[in-house]
Amino acid sequence: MKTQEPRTIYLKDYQPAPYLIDRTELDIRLHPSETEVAARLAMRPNPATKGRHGPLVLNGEKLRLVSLAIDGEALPESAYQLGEGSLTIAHPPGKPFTLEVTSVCNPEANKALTGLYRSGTLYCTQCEPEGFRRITYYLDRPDVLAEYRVRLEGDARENPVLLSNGNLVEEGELPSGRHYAVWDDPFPKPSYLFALVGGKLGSIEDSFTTRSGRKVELRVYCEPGKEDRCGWAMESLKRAMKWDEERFGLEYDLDIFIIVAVSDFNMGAMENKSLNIFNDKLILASPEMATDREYESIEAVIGHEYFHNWTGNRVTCRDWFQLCLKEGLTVFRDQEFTSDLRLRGVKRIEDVFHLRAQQFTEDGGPLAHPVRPESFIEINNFYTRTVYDKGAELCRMIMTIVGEQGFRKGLDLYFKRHDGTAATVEDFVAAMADANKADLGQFMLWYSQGGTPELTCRLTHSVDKKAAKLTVKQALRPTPGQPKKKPMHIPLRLGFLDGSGNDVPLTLEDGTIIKDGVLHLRKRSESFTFTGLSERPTPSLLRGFSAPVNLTANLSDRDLEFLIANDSDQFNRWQSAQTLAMKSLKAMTAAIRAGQNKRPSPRFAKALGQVIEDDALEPAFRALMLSVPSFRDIALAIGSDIDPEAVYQARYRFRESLGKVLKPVLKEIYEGHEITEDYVPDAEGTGKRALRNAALALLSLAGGRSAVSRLRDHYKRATNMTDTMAVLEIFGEIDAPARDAVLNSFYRRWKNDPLVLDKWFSVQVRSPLHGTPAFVAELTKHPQFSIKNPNRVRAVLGAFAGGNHVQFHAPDGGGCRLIADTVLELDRFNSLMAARLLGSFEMWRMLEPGRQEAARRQLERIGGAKDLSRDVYEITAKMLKEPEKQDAA
Ligand code: B3K
Ligand code: ZN
Repeated sequence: MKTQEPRTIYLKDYQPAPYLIDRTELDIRLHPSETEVAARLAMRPNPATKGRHGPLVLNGEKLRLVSLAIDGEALPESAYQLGEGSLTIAHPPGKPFTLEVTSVCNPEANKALTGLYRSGTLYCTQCEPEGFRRITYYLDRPDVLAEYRVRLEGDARENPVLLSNGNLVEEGELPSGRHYAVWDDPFPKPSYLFALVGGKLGSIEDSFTTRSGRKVELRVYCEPGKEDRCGWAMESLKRAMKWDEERFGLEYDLDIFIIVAVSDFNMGAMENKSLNIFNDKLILASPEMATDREYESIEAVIGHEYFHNWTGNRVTCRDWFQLCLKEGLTVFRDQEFTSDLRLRGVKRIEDVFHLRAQQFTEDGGPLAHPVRPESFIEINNFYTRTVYDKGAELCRMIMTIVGEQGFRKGLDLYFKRHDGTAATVEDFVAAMADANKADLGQFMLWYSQGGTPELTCRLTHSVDKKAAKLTVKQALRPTPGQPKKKPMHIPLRLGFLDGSGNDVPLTLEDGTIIKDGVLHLRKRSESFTFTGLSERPTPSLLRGFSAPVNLTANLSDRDLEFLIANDSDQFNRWQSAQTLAMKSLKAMTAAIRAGQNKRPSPRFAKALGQVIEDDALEPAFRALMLSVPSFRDIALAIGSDIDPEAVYQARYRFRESLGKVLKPVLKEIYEGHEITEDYVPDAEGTGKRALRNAALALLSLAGGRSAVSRLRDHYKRATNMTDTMAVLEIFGEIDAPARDAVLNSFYRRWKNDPLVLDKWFSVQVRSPLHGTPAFVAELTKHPQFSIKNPNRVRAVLGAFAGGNHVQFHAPDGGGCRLIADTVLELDRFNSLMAARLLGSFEMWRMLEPGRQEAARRQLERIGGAKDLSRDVYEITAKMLKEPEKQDAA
């Protein structure tokens, strides 16, 4: 690679900050291109560094320094040095002092969307992880916590709303049509939690009374005119506040909580103290324009950001290596929130489905890293599925080990010990261990070893001894930088079913009864003998997906069918169907590549049929039973030499055949589940629509005379976006002329609504039939396409690269070239988005040689480009690095 290698930062090199900031006062004059920020910082040498303080090095990027003074005295130029990204003061006082620094930044020119930037005419900020240094010179690191007082000044007509963290303490008019507002945040916070917003905004208001009786004012701001789409967000916020009090005893701590929706945002949302800023995609919803899935995401993300107030804000991270401390824990909390509000079993299946498709792919590819990485070049590259979702799985495993009450005790102790400070993963795990007198020493390996463990279980039964022996082996393959791994502490939840499908007690040889159904695995290989079993039981292993591992077990097709029909664990009923389906899908993919045709076994469809016609089961669960392993799941299971077209064909034919075999029951479901009542995006309504639309999809794939007219009819009768999108998605997979008319009618209706237009873009580019590279390239010339708007880039290029493997990896290399072109273009102004898009190459080494070569050419082209950002440099280098040898255990 041509670019000079940027600096790598290591966890082992962590040093406390030589100086601390106790109080930060900012005076900010908003101006499109010349925003002036006067900072007054109460600083002192950090006692933790024991007298060896040395120079004061402040971070600062894309700033123009105007003035600099210490304790009221301007500093001569000889006393400081401006470097690339830093301002160094050689000899600051050895005692507390006040640093005053004034600088200017240019929000309008900021297309990276970190620091202070403009979304339309709105001023807004994104500081995590290192954006604050683009607003003022500062110790921009999470272990420097200060109280903030912020005075914002702007044009009264253009920026009637002026917001920052904390409570509003003063506001007033100024000469020449300007005005100001002063916000005070008494809770010490690191700079990444700072936020400001200025502009013309509409809003809705409400309030929440905490359990100790304090009334909190709640506001949701959005683009004027869209207030009627903010109701669900507000309701979700109130549900989140109540749930955190009830489940974790955590109360909100200020008098006001604000959410602002903006349309140019690099990610989903941000938990700034009391002033959450959201991508408007995760706020605005009405039945006509948002799907059930989006309603559920809004609820979950509002919860997630709100829950950060304790897990992230009150207790923050010592350094960015500890990111999972706040993200894994907060994802775990938001998953629990959804599970408590909706259907726990269904939520678990959905989360695992997502984890396996996304995180397992990451864990098995060139970007694999431990939940707590040990080094990075650009921290923005580590806001990953591993840190977030596997991080959440680690919290879930701790809860499995110490129990739900024990987990609560551990969290209480964690807050008691660390409130108002910056903590580490060790602090969190120690609180869990200490509160429960548990040994989590070996468990810590989950934080430092990357990769997905392989668990192999073998059950043998002896009629004579009336005993069953379970042998379990664990192995962890090498991942980048980690050739050898140690065995981990894996909680394996299991159950045994007798011949009638009932659970039988788990009694070990020594008489111990495993009441919670959890075995604690700690060795590479170990076995457990269970007694009192005159017949061979059917084992239900890894119930609830008690650990993020790949499981292989000596279960026959009959065992799996038995579990589908009888398991008391909802997750394993679903998993058994997935396992059986996967077996067929692998065989079908191999057959297609060999030029043969293989049909799935009708026994599977029969087993499934019995579940989906069981009206006693929740519709949402029945819908999930109809879901087939994802493209990524199948690719991962095959492992190498993948032809995406063959995988796609196998998946298509599998579903087509399911549709044909199950036609009568699917028709019955479709016809019997129409909802005539008003739209409600709750678990029940969502589940019913999901089941009906899943039936519709399989019936459409099965074809037949009425298939297309049924689809057209569904589209015409749809009264909500969930049903509308179901039709559009299905049209992406079948070759029907009616598709154009439906897409055009959708476009005409929604062309002026950016969030809905995004759906029109992405549904087309995800289509393996129609979303060819040439078509996608054409769409990027659409007058409503903009490379500067992250949502649009994700809807077109992100959806193509991440959701259309057939065309992204088209054999002629056109798909990879298009994405590489876009990565290079994006990297000139928004490196974060560029690196994210580049990540979609992560499966390239698993492909068949021709497609691998096409991907390699583009990765090497990116690697050879001049002036790459740190973000893109780091991802490209990892993608191209030769994988670790696969010889270790
Ligand atoms: N903490 C933010 C993510 C910031 C991402 C910076 N690239 C949102 C969240 O996870 O809650
Ligand atoms: Zn988060």
